[in-house]
Amino acid sequence: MPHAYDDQNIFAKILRGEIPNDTVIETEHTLAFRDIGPQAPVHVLVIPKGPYVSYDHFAAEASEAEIVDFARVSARVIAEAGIGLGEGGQGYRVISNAGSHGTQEVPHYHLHVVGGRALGRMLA
Ligand code: IU
Repeated sequence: MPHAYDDQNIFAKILRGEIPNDTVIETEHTLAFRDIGPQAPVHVLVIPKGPYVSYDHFAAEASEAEIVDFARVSARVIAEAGIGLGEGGQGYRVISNAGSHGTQEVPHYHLHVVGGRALGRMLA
């Protein structure tokens, strides 16, 4: 079954400029912005600009340029927040919730980058 994208979701509205966001990094294919309800000192959402619903949708159907850009922006978010191991940071967690079992609230693919404190042995 194809992934049905709802272009009225809140991140689609952010991408169209209809709702403000606290941008961290923006590139041709990717936007990173601070989560409105942060769960840790660093809580940034990285989203592709294309209409993808979930990780599997994005990974299967996005272009290589989109996927590489998304990965590089995610790495820059981690580095610039000072939490990356390559910069002597103390680490982080990346999470992507998908669908009802994954407790996804916003149906536009997003990666949570969370860090800045000890996160505990949990998946989310
Ligand atoms: P989820 O993985 O779909 O459950 O995460 C959605 C996230 O989007 C959640 O952490 C919210 O705090 C966040 N968010 C936001 O940053 N801005 C918004 O306007 C809305 C949700 I609605």
